[in-house]
Amino acid sequence: MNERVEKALNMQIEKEASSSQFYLSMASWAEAEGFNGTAKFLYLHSDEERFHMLKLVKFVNERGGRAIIPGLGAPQKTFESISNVFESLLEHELRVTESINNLVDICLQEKDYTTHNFIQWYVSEQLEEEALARTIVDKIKMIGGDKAGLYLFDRDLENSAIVPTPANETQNNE
Ligand code: OFO
Repeated sequence: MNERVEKALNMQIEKEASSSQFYLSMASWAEAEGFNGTAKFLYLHSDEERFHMLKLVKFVNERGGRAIIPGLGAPQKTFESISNVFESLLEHELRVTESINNLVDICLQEKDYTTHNFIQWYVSEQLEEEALARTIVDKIKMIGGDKAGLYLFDRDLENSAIVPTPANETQNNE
């Protein structure tokens, strides 16, 4: 496997792993604060990121490269508010998108069209994740500081279809 592509893929593995940890930390905070719907959403999102990481690990190893499982720093433990959680999540996703785009660039520069093809799955996944995060941030902005509104938002998040794509469903689309 092309060395530069392998290095970039390993960096992406690290990003997906730390996204998973970051969302897990958000989920745990939300659960402890009594926002069970938000916690459920974030636990699922954390699983989803782990799946993104695993998909990369397998791809690198299957193509003759060597996937490196990274050590991770402790994620942020506390958050100011639910709004702060989802704004951080959106910011984080924007950084992930940047990194995926960078990966696409490297694949093209190195003429690695197989990896380029593989990475397209992440490109469309990022589109969905960014859109979802933006929808949620907009909803929270509309609610403002209204406690009843926040309660309903949390309940809706628990029951609604606004959940990350379950990993097994994504797996079937491979
Ligand atoms: Fe949400 O980031 Fe993975 O790809």
